[in-house]
Amino acid sequence: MSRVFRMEPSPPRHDSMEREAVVGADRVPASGVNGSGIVAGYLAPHPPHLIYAENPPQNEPRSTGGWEVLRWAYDEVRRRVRALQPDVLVVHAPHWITMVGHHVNCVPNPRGISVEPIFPHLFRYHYDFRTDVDLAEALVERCEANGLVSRAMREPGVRVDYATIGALHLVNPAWDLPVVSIGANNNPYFYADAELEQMEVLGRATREAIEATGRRAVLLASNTLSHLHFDRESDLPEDMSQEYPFNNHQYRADMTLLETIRTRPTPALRAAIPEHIAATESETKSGSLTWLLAALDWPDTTGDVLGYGTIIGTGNAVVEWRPKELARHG
Ligand code: 2XP
Ligand code: FE2
Repeated sequence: MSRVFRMEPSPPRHDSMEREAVVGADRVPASGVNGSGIVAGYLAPHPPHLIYAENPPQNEPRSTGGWEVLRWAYDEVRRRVRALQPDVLVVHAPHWITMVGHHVNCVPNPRGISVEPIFPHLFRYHYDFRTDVDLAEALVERCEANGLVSRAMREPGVRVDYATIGALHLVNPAWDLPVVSIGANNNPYFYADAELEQMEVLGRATREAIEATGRRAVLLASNTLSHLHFDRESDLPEDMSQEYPFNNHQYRADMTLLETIRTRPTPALRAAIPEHIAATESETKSGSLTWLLAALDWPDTTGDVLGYGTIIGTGNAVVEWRPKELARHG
């Protein structure tokens, strides 16, 4: 076993990534004009191991696989998102940390290399994607109109964090959809209690911006559940004989939350999410999941749990929610 906290140099590499246009015919209707609105939301955890295990050309390290069940869940998400034919993916991620206010990436074409600081030997990913600038700017405007401190990030040199890149790759490895990326105003990491109230407002502002621009949007909450992880890893990081929950308490708390997600309409999660955070130091403390459900307006539907698995001990679930009018079984 070796320590996971280490830094390695990352030689530059410049792969070109292909993009193709998505043609929007025969789309599932949504509530808004011409099928616009939020058509689905996913809890989309980003641990770098999942991308490392897949060996996409954009990521420098090579693996022999691993974490297959979670990756199969993402295969299903990819199929569903293709079928939904959204105009845009909107992602809220916990590792673009801002101390003051809610920031929205308004750079038209972010490009660069994203590195996971704890696991640089697993994730050095070359990204190159398009931002839906009109929607991003509209979101900043709606944040301000709703009384949130907010900022348009227009500096092309800012490196996009691995939680944003991870969720976007896992949901859409072709990168053929525009993106709106929202940072985490991470006051919650500095206080004892989670402060999720602002995420209600951020969710409402997101819904309003999507409606105002007539977009058909899929939302991604880039969060792990129970978040304690081992500080050692195997010489072969993808050795699945070494992959198991950090402890039984963390696992049971994740199962309690997932049972609520599977069996109860989302308003039950207003209480269940903070309880789960208190029990596990869940990464949902950064607010992504609350933002997602608030943007969906806390629909009277259950979540569709597509997969669960541990990653270096943390608990990760891939879950879909649909708005009420598009519910599969809500
Ligand atoms: O993304 C994080 O928060 C990590 N520490 C990466 C590792 C496993 C997360 O679940
Ligand atoms: Fe994370």
